[in-house]
Order: sequence, then C-alpha cells, then structure tokens
Amino acid sequence: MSIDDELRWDGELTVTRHDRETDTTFVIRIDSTRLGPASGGTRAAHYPSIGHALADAGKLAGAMTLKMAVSDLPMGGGKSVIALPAPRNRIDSATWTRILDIHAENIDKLEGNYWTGPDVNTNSSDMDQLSRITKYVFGRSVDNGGAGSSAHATALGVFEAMKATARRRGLGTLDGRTVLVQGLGAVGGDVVRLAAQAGARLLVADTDPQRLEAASLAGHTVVPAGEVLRTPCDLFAPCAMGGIIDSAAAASIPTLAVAGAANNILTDAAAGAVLRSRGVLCAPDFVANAGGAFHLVGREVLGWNEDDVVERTLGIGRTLDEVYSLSEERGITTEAAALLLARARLSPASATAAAT
Ligand code: NAD
Ligand code: PPY
Repeated sequence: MSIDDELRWDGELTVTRHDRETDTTFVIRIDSTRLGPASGGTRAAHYPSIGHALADAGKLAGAMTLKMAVSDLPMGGGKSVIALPAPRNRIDSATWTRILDIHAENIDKLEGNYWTGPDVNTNSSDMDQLSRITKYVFGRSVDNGGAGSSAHATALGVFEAMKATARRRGLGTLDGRTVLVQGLGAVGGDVVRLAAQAGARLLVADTDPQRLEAASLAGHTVVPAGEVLRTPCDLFAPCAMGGIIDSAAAASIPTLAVAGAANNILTDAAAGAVLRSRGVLCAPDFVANAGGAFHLVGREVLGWNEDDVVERTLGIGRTLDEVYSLSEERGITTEAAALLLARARLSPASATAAAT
C-alpha cells in the first residue's frame, strides 16, 4: 500500500495536510461531483500508514458516489479520513478540538465542492464543532440546527435490506431465523432491536465488553469477535468495519445471506463471485446502508421531513429487489448488478435523458 500506488487513483481530487503539533494527517478524497457536490462522512482512526489512510478514503469516497447514484440523490461522492497519532479514545479533548478545527479549515477551502457528515469516530457534536469554521457540514445536532444523527435511518434501511434479502433467499420472514450482528454501535444496536422485534434469534459480537454485556442482558447470545466468520447463521449483518469478507472468508462463511451497514463489506469483486457461487445472497452495502444519506441529504438539502426520510428509506427493499432480479437475469453478482444501476445514472446519457 505505497503512497505512489494510492495516488494513482481515478477520483477527482485528493487533499492532504499534516499537523506536526498533533502528529495528525488529514485526507479528503473527492471521487465524483458528476451528480452534485461530493459528500460523505469524516472517519477518524489510527492507521498503520498514510498509504492505508489514502486507500480507505478512496474506497469510501467511491462507495459514496455509488450510494448517491443508486439512491437517486443529487450529490457526488467523497470522504474524509483523519489519520490520528493514536486510537481515538487516547486523544485528549484539547487535541481533538484542534484536529477538528484544522479539518474544518481544509473543508472550507474546498468551497462547497465537498460536504462532510458523521462517520466512524465522529458524531453530531463534532459536526457542531466543524460548523464553527465551515458551513459545509451535514448532521449537526438538532439543537444546533442540523439533522442530528443518521444512525437510526441507516438501521431502518439495513433492516429493510435484511428482510428483502432473507425473502429473496427463500428464508421467508426473519421470524425464527438466526441473525448474527457484528458491531453493536449506533447502527448495529438499532438493527439488533429491530430484528429482535421481528422475531429473529440474535447472535451478537463486538469488541466492547460493555456493549456485549448490555446485549447479553437483553437476552441475545454473545459470539466471540474472532469467531464471527465461523459461526453458523441464516443471515450475517456486518455493522462494524468494512473489508470483513475476502475470498477466503466468502468460501467458508456459514451463512445463507449477508446484509449489513458497514461500507465496503467485500474486499473485492472476487469475494462477491465466491459468495454467489455458494448461493450466499449478499446485499450491496452502498444500497443497504443508504438510509443515513436519505436522512442527511433529505433533511438538509432537499427539505424533506421525517416521514419523507422514512418513506425513501423503506424503498431500499424495493431497490434491492431490482438489484436481485438484474443479478439473476444477467447471471452476475449482486454487487455487479447494483454497479450497473448506479452507473446508468452516472452516465452522460442519463443526463441527456433527464434534460429532455
Ligand atoms: P459505531 O462506531 O457507533 O459502531 C461500531 C461498533 O463496532 C462499535 O460498537 C465497535 O466496538 C464495534 N467493532 C469495531 N470493530 C469490531 C470488530 N472487529 N468486531 C466486532 N465489533 C467491532 O459505528 P456506526 O455508526 O454504528 O457504523 C457502523 C458501520 O456502518 C460503519 O462501518 C459505518 O461506516 C457504517 N455506516 C454508518 C452509517 C451511519 O449513519 N452511522 C451510515 C452508513 C454506513
Ligand atoms: C455514509 O453514508 O457512509 C456516510 O458517510 C454518511 C453521510 C451520508 C451523506 C452525506 C454525508 C455523510
């Protein structure tokens, strides 16, 4: 993962900056502004190298382009990565404020070509802090005039994706089915609650012992984090980090279906092909997790109310049905089918059609 390789990238723009005082590197990647200003959240994490941070930002920005296109939202795709000098929980609050202020300056210099929002390790109060310096921020707290957290809408959409995927895979409803949720954070915690209400038997995994204890007290079965890919279930819902299923995992994961919130669940197209060859039906993540984008862009750009957000988010099941039908007709992976739908909207021909 050399920096040279990572800078040979097809996206529109890479912005980087280093702050010597906090030993933090800032990356903003704009993948595409074809459908509107680029948008996507700010992720803060400790990366092994700047090359890894660039790679993550590039893949996440690309996923945002596809998410906006397939969801028919008038935005492009981008993402920010803040490569921290240590894990987020070891950064003190004064350092964190300085880091956010520098990130906000960088965003502001892009003059609206990139709009950020919350992602892993950033939340609405961080968006409030960014908004002191730049206006190009979605997901500020409600008290501060923003749309607040997108996690609930994301979870609702993922739940729709789980139901649509189980149905198409011949599992019927989630009632009585075994669902394994990896990651019990803002989205995964809500997914667990919705799936349990629908009658599913929940297996849960997290690296945070407090979250596991709460889930266990709620009656769910805890699976060790390292055993997730070896634990039999009807449906696997990755709601922690991406890159969880590579070709080797795809060849052995004991599940019938995959639908979760994490961005870039599959490491590459080959992993999707292996899943398909085994009859494991996989919901493309940039379709399944679009509820958060409906919430942020819908509320803050398009003037939607909460009911509009819910209505569009519930439509994720129908979009997935379209993806699954196309995948069956063409004999291609579900990821490839979703890419076809997204790229049809991104093609210049679709702009001509829209204008006539
Ligand atoms: P979060 O940080 O609130 O939760 C993530 C959870 O995963 C935490 O509880 C963490 O302890 C756990 N975790 C981390 N590594 C793990 C591992 N190896 N095994 C098991 N658990 C692990 O994040 P979130 O907002 O719930 O988002 C979850 C995922 O969904 C992320 O990949 C995010 O990019 C994606 N996503 C979120 C939104 C949103 O609206 N929040 C929208 C689209 C996509
Ligand atoms: C994501 O959906 O992955 C995000 O990063 C959240 C988001 C969605 C739309 C605009 C900004 C952030």
